[in-house]
Amino acid sequence: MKTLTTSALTGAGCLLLGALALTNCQKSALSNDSAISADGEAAKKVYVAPGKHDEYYAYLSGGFNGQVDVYGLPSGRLLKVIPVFSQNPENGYGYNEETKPMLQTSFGQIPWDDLHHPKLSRTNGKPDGRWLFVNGNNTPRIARVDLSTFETAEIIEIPNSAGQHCSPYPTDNNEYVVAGTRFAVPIATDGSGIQDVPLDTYKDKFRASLSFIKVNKESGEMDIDFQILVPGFDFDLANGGKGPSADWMFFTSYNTEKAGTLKEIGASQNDKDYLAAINWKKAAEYARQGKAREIPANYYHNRMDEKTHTAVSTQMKSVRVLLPEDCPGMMYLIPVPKSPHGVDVDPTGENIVVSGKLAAVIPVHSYTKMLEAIKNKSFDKDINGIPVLKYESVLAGEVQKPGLGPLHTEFDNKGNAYTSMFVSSEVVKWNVKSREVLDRIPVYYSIGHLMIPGGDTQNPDGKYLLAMNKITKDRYLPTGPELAQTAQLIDISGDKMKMLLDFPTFGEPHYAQAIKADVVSKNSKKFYRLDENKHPHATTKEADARVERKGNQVHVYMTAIRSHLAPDNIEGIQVGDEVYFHVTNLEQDWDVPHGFAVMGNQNAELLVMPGQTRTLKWVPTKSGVTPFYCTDFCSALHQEMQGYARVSPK
Ligand code: CUK
Ligand code: CUA
Repeated sequence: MKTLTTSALTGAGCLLLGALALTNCQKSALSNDSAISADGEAAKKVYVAPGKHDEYYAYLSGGFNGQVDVYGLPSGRLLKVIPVFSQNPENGYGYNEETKPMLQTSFGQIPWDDLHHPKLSRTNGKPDGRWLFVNGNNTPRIARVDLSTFETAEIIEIPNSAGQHCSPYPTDNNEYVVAGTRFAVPIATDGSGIQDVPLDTYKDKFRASLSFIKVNKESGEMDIDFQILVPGFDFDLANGGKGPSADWMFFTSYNTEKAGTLKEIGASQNDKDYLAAINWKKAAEYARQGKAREIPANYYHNRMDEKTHTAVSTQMKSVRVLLPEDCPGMMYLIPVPKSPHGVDVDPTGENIVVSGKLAAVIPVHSYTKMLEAIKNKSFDKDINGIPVLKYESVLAGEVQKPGLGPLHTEFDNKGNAYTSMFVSSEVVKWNVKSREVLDRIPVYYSIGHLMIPGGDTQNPDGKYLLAMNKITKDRYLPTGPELAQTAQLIDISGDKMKMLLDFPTFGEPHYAQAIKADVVSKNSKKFYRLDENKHPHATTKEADARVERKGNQVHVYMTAIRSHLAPDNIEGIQVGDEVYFHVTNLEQDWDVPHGFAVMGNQNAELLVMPGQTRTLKWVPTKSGVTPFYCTDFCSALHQEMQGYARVSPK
């Protein structure tokens, strides 16, 4: 390891560890170059021959690109980019009339977000390959991606929230997807949203919200069941219990030393922060029993209608809230080293691992001991009515000298844990029972999350680990001031970890999920059925293609099939008209989309899937003859899929 500088390790992504200087440990951690098996053996392990399929789908969050990027593992080949919170000119998502409502929020249509955490839906604690839940960090939202189409099916805005980081964590049977706010904010109880109050009223007025979102078993549709409003906390990350602890959800919180003035925010003076343990079954019971107060709230629920393939945006008017002080036995606080980041529960559901970014040890808390401590009322004190358990009474033990800057932990199928070390740029393997460090491998550089397929569930695979690194530096050819973030695939099947592969990623992957390919591929849709197309502007026969004027609106009912568009010569449009091209793709075959673009159009293009209808709005600003054409090379006569629109002055 040669040229790594302090600046390489500071100011990365979501973590403000800039204050930490590079230490000597850094060097020793990185000197272990022998762990990289850049040899034929590694190449063989990641080589997927032409025409062969990968073993896993991996869904990497795109971070600040607002997308989910799908890769095959072990090859690291990019399979698809799924736009979720961000407009995508490539396929018109967020530009066409059908998908624009997906981006509706109480702030207006927001064309971007910061997407951190993908989580697969589960059945009995096992990823079932049906949906992928993701969070929008900036304008608080949770989305559901349908894995039969790899398209965003639903986005729900989260009211009473700011910095929706602590999400979306599903319970073992998708009873709930849980979403927590990062910033406590002054929440108005009259539906007016976040209040305008003096910033030094933090102590009295600011509350963080933890949202419990119900998921419909058949349709996957989401609905906020209730929120818990917690005073004086900032939540960071969460994870659900499993098996015996499946009724609990654990959240890390920080900045708990806030004494009421802003000056103290960000100062990590306390020796300890807290892990919040919430019994969600009990919370749901309290909500059912009428303990939840309904307060006005203004947020949007957007979902793709399955028949019309058009997003329907509904403004919601209220939300039910629970206050921990009204609900004894629902919430407890467990001390953890200061400034915690990730919390991860091992496959048995017994061990709760908390990573403190600034901590010298990794504490492992015991679920059994937690229950005992609660039963024996082994409380230290309470904070705003929430009991604080004694650190020692819940602690199973600590991993000593793990490395620097522990962030996230995942598990294999042999009782081992793997923790990412941001500051010392390494993955550290340790045994969950003995808490002994077994192995370490350097990663390049400054790892954030790591991911083992199933490594956050009851059934992890023990083959691969994916490291997602914040800083790339000298790993790839220089590409100007910015380099793509890097993912690194590590073989964890043996005693020693082995580096297999580097591959560049999009945006900034925070977390990822992976699943055996066949679980998803067997349900993958090949095309939409034309006879099921209930879009109000669908044209399912070419003979019905036409142009209709309604006032200053011009509706073009267009069909696309290899190799022509109908109608292809359109007259009668005037400058300033609102022209809607409703393009129906008549193909009934896999992988034959048609594109549609108009010169001078303000709204990107359309990419219309077989059997689907998509609408492009165009307001012509100039008179003249305007060509349009199919953008996707669809057949030998693709260049012939074109036409003209004549625009006359008003
Ligand atoms: S976070 Cu980015 S490395 Cu948003 Cu889960 Cu930890
Ligand atoms: Cu249709 Cu090219």
